[in-house]
Amino acid sequence: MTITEEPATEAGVIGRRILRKEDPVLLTGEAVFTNDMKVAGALYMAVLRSPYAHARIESIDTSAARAIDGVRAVYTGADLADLWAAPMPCAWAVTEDMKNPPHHPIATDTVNFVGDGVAVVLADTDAIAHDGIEAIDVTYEPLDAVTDLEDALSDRVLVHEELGTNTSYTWNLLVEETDGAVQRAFDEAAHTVSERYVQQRLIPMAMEPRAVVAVPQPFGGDITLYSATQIPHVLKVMIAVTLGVPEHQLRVVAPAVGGGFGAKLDVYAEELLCVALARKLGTPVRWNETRSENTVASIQGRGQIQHVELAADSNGKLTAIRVRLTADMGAYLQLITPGIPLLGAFLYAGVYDLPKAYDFSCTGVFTTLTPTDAYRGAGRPEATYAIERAMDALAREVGVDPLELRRRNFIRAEQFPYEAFTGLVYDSGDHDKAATIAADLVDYDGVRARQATQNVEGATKRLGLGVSSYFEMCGLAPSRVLASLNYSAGGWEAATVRILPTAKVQVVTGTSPHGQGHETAWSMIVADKLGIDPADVDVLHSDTAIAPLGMDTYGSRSLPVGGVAVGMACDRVIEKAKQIAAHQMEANADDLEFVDGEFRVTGTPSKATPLAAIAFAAFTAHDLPDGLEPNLEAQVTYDPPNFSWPFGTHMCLVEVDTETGDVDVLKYVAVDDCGNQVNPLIVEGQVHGGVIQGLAQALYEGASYDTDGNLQTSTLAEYLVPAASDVPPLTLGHSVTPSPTNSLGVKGVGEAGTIGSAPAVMNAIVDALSGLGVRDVPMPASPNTVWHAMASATAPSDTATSSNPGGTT
Ligand code: MCN
Repeated sequence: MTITEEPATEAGVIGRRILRKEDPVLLTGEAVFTNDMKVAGALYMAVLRSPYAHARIESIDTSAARAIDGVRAVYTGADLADLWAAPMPCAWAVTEDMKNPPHHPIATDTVNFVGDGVAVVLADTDAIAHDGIEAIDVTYEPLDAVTDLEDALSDRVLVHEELGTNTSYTWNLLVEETDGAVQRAFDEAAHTVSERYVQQRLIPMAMEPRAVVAVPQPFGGDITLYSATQIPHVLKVMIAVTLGVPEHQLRVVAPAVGGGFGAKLDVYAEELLCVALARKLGTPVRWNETRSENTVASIQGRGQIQHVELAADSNGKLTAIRVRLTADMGAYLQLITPGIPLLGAFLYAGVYDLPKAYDFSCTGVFTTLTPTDAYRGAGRPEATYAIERAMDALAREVGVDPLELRRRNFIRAEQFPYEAFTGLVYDSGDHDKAATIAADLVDYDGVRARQATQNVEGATKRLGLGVSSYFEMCGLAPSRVLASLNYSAGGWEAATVRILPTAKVQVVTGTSPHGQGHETAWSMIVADKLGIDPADVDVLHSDTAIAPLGMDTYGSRSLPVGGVAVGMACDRVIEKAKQIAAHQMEANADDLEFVDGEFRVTGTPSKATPLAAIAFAAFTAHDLPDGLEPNLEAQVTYDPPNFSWPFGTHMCLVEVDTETGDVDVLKYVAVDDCGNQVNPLIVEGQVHGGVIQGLAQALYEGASYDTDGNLQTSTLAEYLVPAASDVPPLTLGHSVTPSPTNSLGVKGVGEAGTIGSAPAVMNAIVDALSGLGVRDVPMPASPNTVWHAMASATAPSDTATSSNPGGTT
């Protein structure tokens, strides 16, 4: 991709490719991350972590650690028990009887995963704190680990004995036109497929691991928490509840944050520990996560076994879908762990026109592994994977081309807004168009013709073409709908637009960017609305003292909720400014229009007053209309009427070496539709990052555990994050189908690439090998895995019914 910036002189700012304001400080190393904060007198915290996945703590001897010069304090779980007003929070009780064992920042009796905190050391330096934890002597009584999901379901070994079961909850979504519609559809179907897929656990791996600095004020009890978090606002509320800190005395700041990908959408033990200990001791306390610590002590993503069944008529038109999920919660429920599968529950019919015959059920299960939670896409990549892989299986079963099968089932453009079988309304879409653009970019027919000549018996390089069409459900709102899912937070977002006396603009947003470029995008929205240069806009965020209202950044919500709120606040400011302009120009406000940054009398453009003059007049307040307050400022809290529904089609072309199992991605095409694009350069960056993360799940990444629950991929030497050189050429296309539900016509894009990509890659690999009888390859499709899939394949493609050997967790 060539990075180009269009000239600043063009009319209209929204839609231009403007370089990100955020980047100069990042590229020059000037950005201040949490661990860069200089705080005098801070004590460094290190956490001793359990080497066992499951064990009873028999004794902890801290005397040697205490004796180390420079160690200031050592605490076990028992020492700190009085500091917790409530257990660590889980904000999503998906069912009334969901089992949620109490979880405190430091374990007391039992450890339940490798990495569970057992004791903390506070010392003068980070190195001494780590020497301190090395010197602590813990005696454990090892208990059996349970690492396999199906084994966990059997309750053979209980993770939390007191619960009497490993099942946290079972959540159902049965939608039927008439009783028994699903079963009837399966009984009467001309074609059915029944597939089993494994979503391996993934380690989010943001460039910056987590870091925390808690600074108490010398008098009065105020405390400031700096944290590498995506959610300063939510975190503030949760800390107030968990530690009993008066909320008005707590300030949370997310300084520069080096990526999060969902893993920093959480309330972590170390945040609570630093705040609690800083308050207890009256001294700043800081902690910085090591990379290896990050792999066990920060949440992991995915971790599901999916059974998906499709029923279809003789044309391959879907008549019913049945889904049975088992979701790995890990050892405890973190902030939204149990809700992740629910975020996918509405998307197992993908982009297809399904009658009311849908049966979804998910069981959340405890294991003795690191807790899972949101990872880019959170539930939606998993759902898309299942339906898009199963659609390929159905295409084989029906005997039609996979793209043709999709076209037969797409919700058609003229059906939007489309009320889905779930009752949710998809705002807008044109799946056929996105698929057609993708097919052109990949040269679909040409590739199919090449396959016919290349994939012959004995060929050692087989071509595969994979298709994945997706719907994404983001901008999680309205709050009322979130309530119906038992989610504890709202879906609104706040924005303030303040025109300063010199006509420069300050925006205060409740979103909390950590790589997404909100400063640039929000500046563009304001510049477009007010007719000014984006450089004249400053965007303030991620500090609860400056931006007290907010719901933060996750779920690709920031633009469709927070950015829209910014635009609405601009509209309100313009309305107020218009009254002042009308007063000054002795005109009727209804006769004024706001064009190119000035108020004009409609039809007489020579009679105009620039916004800058109105801003100064509003500031001096010498001559305002009666009853109008001075200054130009508006605050909006926006709760959208609907989710936003981006969509697209991805296609992947691979060549598989049948002798080595090596997969070479020759071409990757992503066609995404996120409505109107505020900044296409940022959109492309988001799609690039997202696609690569999905591709990484398909080909490279996977948290691998031994049967004792030890993470075998705890360093970057074993956990294969693709480097730039591993990334294939990406061809991006897009269509623009504006959302009718918000004033900017936008939809989110931050997760779209991750949602669309993994099934496109895996469908391509299976397509390449289907002539050898391969029906499935588990992720990640390493050469070894692909080779084994070929070796165990038996049936030639044209005689096989679909089946799927699945994989292991
Ligand atoms: N955008 C746009 N036009 C659109 C849609 C989006 O110009 N029609 C721009 C927005 O203005 C914003 C960016 O694209 O600058 C992403 O917007 P949005 O889709 O609203 O997503 P969020 O800002 O809410 O970001 C969250 C999303 C998630 S959930 C994960 S996970 C993720 C992601 O964004 N993690 C990221 N992208 C990431 N990018 C980086 N660099 N680092 C992460 O950790």
